[in-house]
Amino acid sequence: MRMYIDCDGIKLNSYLDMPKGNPEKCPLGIIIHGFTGHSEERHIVAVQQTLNEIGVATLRADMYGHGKSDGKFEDHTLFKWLTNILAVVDYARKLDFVTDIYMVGHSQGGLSIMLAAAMERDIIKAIMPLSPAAMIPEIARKGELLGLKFDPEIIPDEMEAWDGRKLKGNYARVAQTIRVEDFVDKYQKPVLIVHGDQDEAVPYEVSVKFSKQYKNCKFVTIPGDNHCYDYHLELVTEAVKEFMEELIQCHNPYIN
Ligand code: FER
Repeated sequence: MRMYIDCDGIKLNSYLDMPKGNPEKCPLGIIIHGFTGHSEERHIVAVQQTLNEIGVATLRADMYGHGKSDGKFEDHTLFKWLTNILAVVDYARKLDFVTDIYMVGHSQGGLSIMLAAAMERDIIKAIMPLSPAAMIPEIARKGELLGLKFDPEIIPDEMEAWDGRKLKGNYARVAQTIRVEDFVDKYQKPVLIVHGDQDEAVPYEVSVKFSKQYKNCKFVTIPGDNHCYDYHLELVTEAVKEFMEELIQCHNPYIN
């Protein structure tokens, strides 16, 4: 089902998909796309379908300035995405069928759920950052965003993303303030990080590092794969399935 979730007057285009058999109650996985991405990308839909197959409902939401949501791409920042995710979680908590809430995010969406889950550590049962772009704050502080170099103390008013779209300097100003490590320390529930070792957009080593810092993290390498899993998407969905099935069984001893 497609609908809008309101975030302070900004409409977030979202898709709620129920698992087969329409159970009366079930867990829900929130799924967040990456920078320049949207909820209908192949790898996002694959995760949605996998969760639905194992009895988990999904809520995919296009973030500010992305997909069919309100806001201009050039005006988006990590703070806006975090506010969006908080609104999506509030929405999910009001759905009567929802038992436990989980989060999946790809790339910048992966970073965003790492940050949001730390803020909502009492609510979010586990997270799955996929190729998370967790180095963004650090490279913003170094003045290296989008492969462009700038003086981190004199932030350009505008940068160009790889697809030619403009991005305003506020993106960098916001990103520079975020200490990812503090959020990683705060979230002590189960984490699954998945990353292709030939990722051209987000270095694989970033996930190696953060998977060691998380208190309770499983790390799955996808050998030979790139940022959007063009070669082994089935290994990504298999990792998600295995991780989630174990968690669901822990919470519900009566499931087959
Ligand atoms: C960057 C590298 C990666 C960057 C963003 C990303 C804004 C995000 C990638 C994604 O979400 O797919 O330098 O700067």
